[in-house]
Amino acid sequence: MWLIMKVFVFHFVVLLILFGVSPSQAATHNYSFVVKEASYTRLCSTKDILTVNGLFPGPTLHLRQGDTAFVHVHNKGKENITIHWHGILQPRYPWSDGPEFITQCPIMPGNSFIQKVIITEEIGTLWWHAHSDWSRATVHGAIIIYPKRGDRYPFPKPDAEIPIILGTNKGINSIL
Ligand SMILES: *[C@@H]1O[C@H](CO)[C@@H](O)[C@H](O)[C@H]1NC(C)=O
Ligand SMILES: *[C@@H]1O[C@H](CO)[C@@H](O)[C@H](O)[C@H]1NC(C)=O
Ligand SMILES: [Cu+2]
Repeated sequence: MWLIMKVFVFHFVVLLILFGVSPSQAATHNYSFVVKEASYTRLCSTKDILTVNGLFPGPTLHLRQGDTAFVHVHNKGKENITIHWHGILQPRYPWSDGPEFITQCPIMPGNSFIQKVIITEEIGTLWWHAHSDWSRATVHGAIIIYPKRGDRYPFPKPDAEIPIILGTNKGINSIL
């Protein structure tokens, strides 16, 4: 009994040291991206556009420096797709960076793929977008990377932050 107690206490202390004391631990985040058509109205005109989770722009990733995100992409659209993490270095792990036929095969309609996104030194607001042809016009969203927990912003901490995503002509044309 005492032995079990001792082992238990020892484990507890080890856990405390591993997870409690280290100030800037990296976190893992899981996101689900369901690529599918959804109807969208802009300037009185309604169209079916390709979206992630029915949203346009798509969902925002909120991460910290050092974190890893697993984005589970489910392609419920009609065409092949991959998602590219624009501006993320993906050191020694290009295998889910997005460019189709370069570092990964496209995700076919009806298939799923887990894209691993590794945040190392990036900080600030970047974006993700589909990397296949026209699909990037509507399949995109923001990646917001905060400093490590306990670190300061490299500028005065903002009172509020509002992501603004600007589309291109191509994007606007394909919506209208
Ligand atoms: C997140 O996704 C990874 C990769 O598929 C998996 O190993 C892990 O169990 C998932 N975590 C949660 C909490 O779902
Ligand atoms: C779609 O993806 C599959 C496998 O990833 C590939 O074999 C096929 O050539 C792709 N189709 C097009 C039109 O790119
Ligand atoms: Cu890009």
